[in-house]
Amino acid sequence: MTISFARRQVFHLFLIKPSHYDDEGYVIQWLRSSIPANTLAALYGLALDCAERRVLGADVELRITVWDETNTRIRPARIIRQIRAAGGRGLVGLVGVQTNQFPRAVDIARPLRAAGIQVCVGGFHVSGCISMLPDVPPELQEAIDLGISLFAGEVEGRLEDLLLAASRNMLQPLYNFMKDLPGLEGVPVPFLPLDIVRRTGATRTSFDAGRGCPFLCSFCTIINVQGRKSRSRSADDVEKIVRANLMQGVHNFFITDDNLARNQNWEAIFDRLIRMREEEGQHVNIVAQVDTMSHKVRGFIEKAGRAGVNRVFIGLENINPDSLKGAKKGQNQISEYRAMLQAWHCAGALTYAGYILGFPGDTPASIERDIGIIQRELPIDLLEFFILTPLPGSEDHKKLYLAEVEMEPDMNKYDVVHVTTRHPTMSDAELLGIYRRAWDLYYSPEHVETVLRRAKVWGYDPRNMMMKLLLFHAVPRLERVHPLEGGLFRRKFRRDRRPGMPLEGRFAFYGRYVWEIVSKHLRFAGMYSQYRRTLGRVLRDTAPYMDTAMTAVQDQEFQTLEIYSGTRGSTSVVEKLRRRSAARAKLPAVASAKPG
Ligand code: B12
Ligand code: SF4
Repeated sequence: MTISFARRQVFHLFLIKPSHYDDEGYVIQWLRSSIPANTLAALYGLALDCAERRVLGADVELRITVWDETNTRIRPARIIRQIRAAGGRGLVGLVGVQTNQFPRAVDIARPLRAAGIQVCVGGFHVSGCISMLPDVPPELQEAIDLGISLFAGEVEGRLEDLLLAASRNMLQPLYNFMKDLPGLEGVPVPFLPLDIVRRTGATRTSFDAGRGCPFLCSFCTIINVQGRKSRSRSADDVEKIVRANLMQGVHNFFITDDNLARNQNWEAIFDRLIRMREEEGQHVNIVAQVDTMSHKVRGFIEKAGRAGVNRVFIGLENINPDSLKGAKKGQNQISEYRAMLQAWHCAGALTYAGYILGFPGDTPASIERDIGIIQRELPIDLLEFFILTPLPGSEDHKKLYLAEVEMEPDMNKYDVVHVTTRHPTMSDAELLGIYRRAWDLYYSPEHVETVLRRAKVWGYDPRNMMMKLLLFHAVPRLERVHPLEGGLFRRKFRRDRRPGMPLEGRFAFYGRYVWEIVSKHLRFAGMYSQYRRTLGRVLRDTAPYMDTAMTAVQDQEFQTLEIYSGTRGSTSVVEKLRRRSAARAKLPAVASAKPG
C-alpha cells in the first residue's frame, strides 16, 4: 500500500471559468455570483469520469480543481507552484470562454505559459470564430503564438485524448471539431460539487438537457456553434443529474438549453421530472429558456409547469416586426406574445423577457415608446435589455468582418452592454444612453407597482417578486453590469487590473473601493425603501385588479392595442389578423348553411 502511494503520480487539471474586466480594468468578481456556469459543470462531469477511469494510467491520479472567476480569485502563481510540485504534470483548462472573456483568459494564461504550464482554451469565442471566419483572427493567433492550445467544438468523448496529449506535453495549437458535433445521450453528465454551487446566490445548479436550435436568427451564435439540429440528453441522464444534486441538497436548476421547447426529448424529460415530483414528492424547481412560440408546442407549457418550471426566460427580442424580420427572427410573431405570456402565467411561471436595443430602425424615442407599450400590453414580469452586438460566431459578425466594417477591437466589450459597431442613425453615446435609461424606464415606480399587482392576482408571492425586480434594476444601475453578470458584494483586487492599465497606489485604490462600497450600499438602501413602500401599498390594497396586459386575448384586439398600431412594420401583421378574423366570422354562417 505504502509503495503504491509512493509511486503514484499526480496530474493536476485546473478547470477555470474566466470572468472579464469592468470599464476600469478590474476583474468583475463577487462574493456570490449569480448562476453557476454549466460549461464548468459539463467539463467537471467529463473530467470526473476520466479520473474514475484512470485514463492517464493506473498509477496516475487526475486531481481536478474547479473555479469560477466570477466568485473566486484566480492566482496563477499558486497554480504554477502546485503543478511544479507535481513534477510539472498538469493542464489548465480555461473553460466556456466567451468573446468578452477572451482577453482575461489570455491574461490568466500569460504567466502560466511563461512558467511552461500547458493551457487550453475552449468555449464560444474560439468555436464561433473557427466556425464562421475564413481565417484565424488576430487575438486567436496571438494566443496560439503564446503557446496556448485552442479547442473549437465540444469536448464530449474527447477529453481523454486531450489529457493524454497533455500528459505527454504534446497539445496541438488548435483542435477543430466544429464539423463533428457529438451526441449527448449517455455521455458523463454535468455536475458541480456543493461547495462550488454555494458560491452563487441561490443554491441553484445548471445543466444542459440539449444543444442546438432550429431557427435562423442573424445575431445568434448558437446555431453556428452547436448546430441547428437538436441533440439532447436522455430522460435517464437528466434524472441522474437531478438525483445527484438532490443528494447534495440542491433542488433548484437552471436548464441552459437556449430553447427547451425545441429539445426533441422535452416530453420524456418532463414526464420523468413529473413522476419524481408527483409520485415521489421530490422538490424540484426549474428555470428554463424558451421561445415565443412555445405555447404552440402541444402540452409543453402544461407539462413544464408540472415538471417544476416556475421561471422562464423568453427571447422576445423586439416588438417591431421590421426588426424581427431584419434579424431573421420570423418565428417571433407579435400577435402571439400575449397568448404565450398568459399561458406561462397560467402554468404558474414567472416571465423574464430579453429585449434587444439597437436594431436599425430604433431611435431613443421609438425605444421609449416600445417600453411603454410593453408595460401596458404585455404581461412580462422582468424585462432585461441587451445592446444588439455582432458576437463572433453570428452571421451578423461574419458579414461585418468580411465587409471590413469597423467593429470594436477590444473583445472585452462584447458583453452586450457596450456599443461595438456603428448604428445607422444613433451615435454610440445615444445608443448607450438609451440602453442605460431603458432600465429606469421599465423599472419605474409605477410599473413596479403594476407588476406587483399582477403577481398578487396570479398567485406569485409579491415580496419575492419585489426582490427580483429590485435586483434586476439595481445591478445595471449601481454596478453598470448586466443582471446576469451581477452578484452579491463586489470584490476588487488592486493587483488584478488589466495589463496595460496602471497599478493604482494602495491609498487611492482602497480609498475609492471603500467609498464605492459605502455609496452603492446607500443608494441600494434608497432603492430598497422605495420598492418596500410600493410593496406595502400593493399588499394593503384589497380591491380586485385587472389591466390590459392581463385581459385574455380578444379576436379584435388588433384594432385597439398599440402593439399593432404603434410599432414599425406591423401593417402586414394587422392585415393577416384582419383576414383571420373575417374568416372566423364567416365560419358559423357556412356551418348553418349546411343542410340539416
Ligand atoms: C448558461 C449561459 C450563461 C450563464 C452561465 C454561463 C455558462 N457558460 O454556463 C450566465 C447566465 C451566467 C451567462 C451569462 C452571460 N452570457 Co451566456 N450563455 C449561456 C448559454 C445559454 C449556455 C452555456 C452552456 O452551458 N453551453 C453548453 C456548454 C457545454 O457549451 P460550451 O460553453 O460551448 O462548452 C463546450 C465547448 O465549447 C467545449 N469547451 C468549453 N470550454 C472548454 C475548455 C477546454 C479546455 C476544452 C478542451 C473544451 C472546452 O466543451 C464544452 C462541452 O462540450 C450560452 C448559449 C449556449 N448555447 O451555449 C450563452 C452564451 C455563452 N452567453 C453569451 C453571453 C454574451 C453572455 C453574457 C455576456 C450576456 C449578459 N450580459 O448577460 C453573460 C456573461 C457573463 C458570464 N460571466 O458568463 C453568449 C456568448 C457569445 C460569445 N461569442 O461570446 C452565448 C453563446 C449566448 C449568445 N447570446 O450568443 N450565460
Ligand atoms: S431562437 Fe434563440 S437560440 Fe434559436 S436561433 Fe434564435 S436566438 Fe438563436
